[in-house]
Amino acid sequence: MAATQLDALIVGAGFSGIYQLYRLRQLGLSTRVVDMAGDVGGTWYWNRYPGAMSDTESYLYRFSWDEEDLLTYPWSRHYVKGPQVLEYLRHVVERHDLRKDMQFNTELVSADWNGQSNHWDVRLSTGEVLKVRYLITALGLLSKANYPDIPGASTFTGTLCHTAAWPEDLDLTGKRVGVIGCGSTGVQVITDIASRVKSLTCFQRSPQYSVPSGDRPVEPEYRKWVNENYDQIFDQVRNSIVGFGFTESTVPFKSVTSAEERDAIFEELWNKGNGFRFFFGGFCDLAIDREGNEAACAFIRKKISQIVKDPEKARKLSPHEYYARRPLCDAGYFEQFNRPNVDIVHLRETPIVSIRPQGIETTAGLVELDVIVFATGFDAIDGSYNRIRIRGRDGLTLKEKWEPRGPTSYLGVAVPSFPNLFLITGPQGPFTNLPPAIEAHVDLTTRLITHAEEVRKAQGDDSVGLIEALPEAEQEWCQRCENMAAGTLFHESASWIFGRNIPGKKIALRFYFGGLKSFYEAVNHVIEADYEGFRPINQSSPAKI
Ligand code: NA7
Repeated sequence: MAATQLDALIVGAGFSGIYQLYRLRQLGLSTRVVDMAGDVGGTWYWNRYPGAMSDTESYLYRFSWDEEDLLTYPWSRHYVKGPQVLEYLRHVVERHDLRKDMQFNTELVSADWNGQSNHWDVRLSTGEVLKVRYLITALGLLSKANYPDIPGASTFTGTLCHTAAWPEDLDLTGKRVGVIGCGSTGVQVITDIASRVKSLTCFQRSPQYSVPSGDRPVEPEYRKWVNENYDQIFDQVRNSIVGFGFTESTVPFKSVTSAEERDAIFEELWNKGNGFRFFFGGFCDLAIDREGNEAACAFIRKKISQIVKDPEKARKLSPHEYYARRPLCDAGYFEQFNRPNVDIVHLRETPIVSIRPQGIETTAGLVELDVIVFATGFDAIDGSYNRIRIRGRDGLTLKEKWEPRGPTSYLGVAVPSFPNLFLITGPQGPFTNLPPAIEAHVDLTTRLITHAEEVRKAQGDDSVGLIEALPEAEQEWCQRCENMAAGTLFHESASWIFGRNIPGKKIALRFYFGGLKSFYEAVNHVIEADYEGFRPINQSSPAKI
């Protein structure tokens, strides 16, 4: 079969792929998006579990670049639920007529850099072969589900599912349900289903610090305020650290010396809601100041003991590690444990022995179940890349390149020896609210491609105009990421942020913790300094090393 020639291929039809297609269309490039899913949505296509919700304020969990749409698109609550996010993304795709360049139920099988023609040779699961100049991965941070290896799982006679592959027709009403895992996802599922299932048993390995989300209906006055202030709102987001729409605190914990005053700050944050606001909105150093972090922990533990009436359940639900995972919030998680049909099993005290045909057996005995839900998270970031073969200029695949030291990049978007490959939210990109981080990456990628096209066209030579990060730039960026993360307690938590949630996975820094403002500054510097850190664009790519 003859290869189809395209300027660009984008892999993934979530927030990243949609916006990247929109931008490349503006450049007049022939571009196609492929996605293994049946429709647009990315992470929201797959994660259709009950209670799925973004925990960013609704007015910020969207694209900033279509002003008319920002002003007119309806949202009725402070947080958007999964189905509404999907609806929104479909709406954007229709509004900008993007669907005609999208192909679903199609996987990227392999991409090999062809140094003779300076193209990516791509194979799709449909059997089609493509030749593309630019390859853009918009795979999402969390797309490879983590299925824990629990003996006997295949013997279970009820329904067993993962939250990231939720069966559409699964009705939990009146069922005996067991949920394994209580990260962001587990907390949302548990809160949503507790009132309608016959029994709910939560199998928890690490208790979580979670604060109220503060979700409520949006008053017309509030919407009016947002609409009248969009310019300032997005300006603030791009000049913030985490991009959640609130101003991060500059107050060091120890500068507030009275315990009452500190608690009053925590109380106000608790009442306002949102996990990121709780973590970054009251004090500037909860991620590094152990005493401050412990004070926040003690405050949340006190809340748990006040909310959960049964002291034994409250004890099991109370975390004692540092508060240093992705900050969670919920719509009444701890309250659910006051229902007589909801129980908690602390797996550090009574571990799972096996899954049996009738349910889950721990060292405390068998819990009989109709449905087992794995809310066990993801093989994050590089996990998404490990299942496709992307082979660069020097013959190594991305997986092989990342194996020895963990996943690295320049600015989160480019990898040395992988010319004209762009990673949207690749490793060592900013750790923030995702839509603004995605926009930052797509804008950077578009800028780089624009530059490459200009040079190529000006010289009428396909062997130039290649964008490739230099190894020393990647090293410097890694070092910068390390410096930003140095001393943070996030290093010490066993979460997916460093890859500690997957047995055997390389433990490495997978994010840039410098925040959005600093990321934008770094990008602007690179562009102003004539694309510093990238191989000179009017030189052709070196041959295979
Ligand atoms: P997370 O945050 O990685 O949470 C996964 C949960 O599953 C967590 O509580 C894990 O416990 C638990 N887990 C994982 N493996 C096991 C085994 N084998 N046995 C028992 N419990 C297990 O994933 P989420 O989907 O909740 O959230 C991911 C991100 O999605 C979130 O941060 C948001 O950005 C959106 P552990 O804590 O490892 O002890």
